[in-house]
Amino acid sequence: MKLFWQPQTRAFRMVWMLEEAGVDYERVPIDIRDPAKPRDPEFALASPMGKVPALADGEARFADSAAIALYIADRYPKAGLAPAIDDPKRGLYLWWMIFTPGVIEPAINEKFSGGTPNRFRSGWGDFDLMIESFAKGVTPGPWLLGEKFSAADVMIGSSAIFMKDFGMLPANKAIEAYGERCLQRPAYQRALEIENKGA
Ligand SMILES: N[C@@H](CCC(=O)N[C@@H](CS)C(=O)NCC(=O)O)C(=O)O
Repeated sequence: MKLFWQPQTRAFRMVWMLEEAGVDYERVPIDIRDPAKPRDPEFALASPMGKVPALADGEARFADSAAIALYIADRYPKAGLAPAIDDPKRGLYLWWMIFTPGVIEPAINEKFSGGTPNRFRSGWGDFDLMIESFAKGVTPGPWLLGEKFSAADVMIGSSAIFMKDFGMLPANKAIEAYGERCLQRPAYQRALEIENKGA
C-alpha cells in the first residue's frame, strides 16, 4: 500500500491513521508545490485533482483523507477503528467521518477568507454552529463514540489540533481537552516523528 504524502499537509492525518491501524505501508513523497518534479505515475491515477493524501492499494487508487480513513478502517477491521456495518454507532461514525471535509473546512474557509455566512443556505451552517456541534460531539468524551477511539477521532482530532495550532479555535474547553487527548495517543506521536523527519 502506498500513501502519497507531503509533510505539513492534510496527508499527516493519514500517517496518523495508518499508525493507529498498525499496517505496513510505504510513504511516497509528492512535492505538491512543484508540479514539474517527476512524480510516481500512480499518483495521477489516484488523485485526479493532484492533491495529497492519496492511496494506492493494488488496483484501488483514490484520494481524500476521509475516503482513505474510511477505507483503512474497513479494510483492517482487527484494528477496531470503525463500528461494524450493523452496529448502531455506525451512522454517527459516518457523520463524523465527513464532518471535517463537509463542515469544518468549509466553515473555516468562509470565516477566515471573509465570506458572508448564511447558516440556513450553507450545507456547513456557519463557523459558530460548527464549533457548537463539534463541542457537543466531544462531550463527555473521551472520544466521539464514547469510550472507544475510532477513525472519526483521527479526522476530527486532527482538525481540533490544526485549529488550535493556527489560532483558529475560539476558547473552548471541551475541544481543547479533546485535542490534548488526541495529542497523547502513541500513534499520533509516531506520526509526528515521521512528519518531523520530513520527506
Ligand atoms: N479534501 C481533501 C483535501 C486535500 C488537499 O487539499 N490537499 C492539499 C494539501 S493540504 C493539496 O494537495 N494541495 C495541492 C494542490 O491543490 O495542488 C483531503 O482531505 O484529503
